[in-house]
Amino acid sequence: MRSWPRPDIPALPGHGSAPRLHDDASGRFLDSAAGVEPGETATLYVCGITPYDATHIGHAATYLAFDTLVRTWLDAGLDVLYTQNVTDVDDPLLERATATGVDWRELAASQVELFRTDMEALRVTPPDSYVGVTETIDSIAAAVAALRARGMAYAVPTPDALDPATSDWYFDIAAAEQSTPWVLGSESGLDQSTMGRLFAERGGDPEREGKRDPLDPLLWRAERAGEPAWDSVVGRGRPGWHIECSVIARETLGDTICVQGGGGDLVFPHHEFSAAHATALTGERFARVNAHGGLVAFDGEKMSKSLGNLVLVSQLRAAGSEPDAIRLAILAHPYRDDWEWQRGDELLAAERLAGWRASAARPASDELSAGLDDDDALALLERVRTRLHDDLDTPGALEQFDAWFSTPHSPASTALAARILDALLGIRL
Ligand code: 5CA
Ligand code: ZN
Repeated sequence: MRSWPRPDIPALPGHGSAPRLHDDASGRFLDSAAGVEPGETATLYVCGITPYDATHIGHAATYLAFDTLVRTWLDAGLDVLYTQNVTDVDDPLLERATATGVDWRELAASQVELFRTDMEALRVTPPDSYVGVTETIDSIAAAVAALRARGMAYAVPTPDALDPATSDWYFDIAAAEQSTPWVLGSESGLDQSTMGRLFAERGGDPEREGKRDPLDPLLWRAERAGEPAWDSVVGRGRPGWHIECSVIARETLGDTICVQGGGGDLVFPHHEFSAAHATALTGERFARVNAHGGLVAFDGEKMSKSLGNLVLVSQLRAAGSEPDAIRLAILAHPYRDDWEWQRGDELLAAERLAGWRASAARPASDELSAGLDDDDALALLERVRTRLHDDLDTPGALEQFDAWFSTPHSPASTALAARILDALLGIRL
């Protein structure tokens, strides 16, 4: 589907280097673009929205974290190939559509449009491929059939399926562990009891009768009365959640990618199994780095559609907040931290930005006007690059601007500082 317009990203002198990122699979910091040289292509898959209640500050924080990664890759002279999905058919979306009496397709389309508008306003670099699950049904069904052919998918009796000849399909963890390099926990780095708890909390169905292992995830759901469904090689129905991202990523980016990303709520089961499904079909490791942002809370709980404790980017914008200030409020937090949005955060960020702007607009002395401190802005660039190289330390990078704008500079240096802020952090003076 259509994504959104690309923001202008000013060119900077020289090049930075691809940052090291925390990898949840190994618990170590890894080169985010290992083996990718300048002029070659780094690949990124970030899990997109399930389109309702978009775009809240938690969503925005996740996409801004990976936007920062894209910007640092571009600054390192790399080409970037980036894919994001839209989970435009799934249980929570269908439930919301039913509860509000709206057609699920209309709900999805209107929320994707709102999301695009917010992303454009925040000047987030768009994915090269923006792909809805409903656009990928045939390939997903083919992947389920391929898993079945390899003995890693099995049917579970589904008495409530509309067509008695069809059934739900599940991924066989034990079979995959025997015949592929993947084992349960190797992507998330979590222990068995944590995985068991999270599976039940995050959309899994450990109690489903007929499964070989309570944690085996759903690959394909047979059609039920009143639910959307498509004819396919594995019967009429619709895709499970993890296989969708696995297939969309491989179709657009290849079998092994540099970084798989999303919010911290996706570490398990979603990214564990989307990687497992990919490895089961290719025999290769799916992503070299598994990177996740922290979760944003509001009023004491994770900001989530199910709880309804949401602060929407569009609400803040409608109330007069500038997108640059919203960006600054979010990027002031380390991307891996869990943090809580406080009412008025956008106003504090707007004050900070206003301080920088006032400093940039102040007339420089004659000596400075002659351009004698240009080296200073190059040193600022070096410091900002160093901070971002260190696991995307955006708060550390922003502090460099606090210090820099606290003293006067020549117009040329100020112009370069503004370009650095714009190119690497997406904030305009
Ligand atoms: N469609 C799936 C991924 S395939 C999904 O999780 N959709 S979502 O709309 O719930 O979330 C979209 C993205 O925002 C995901 O990467 C998710 O991890 C992230 N996210 C959701 N809630 C928060 C939050 N409170 N804080 C930070 N990130 C969040
Ligand atoms: Zn996903």
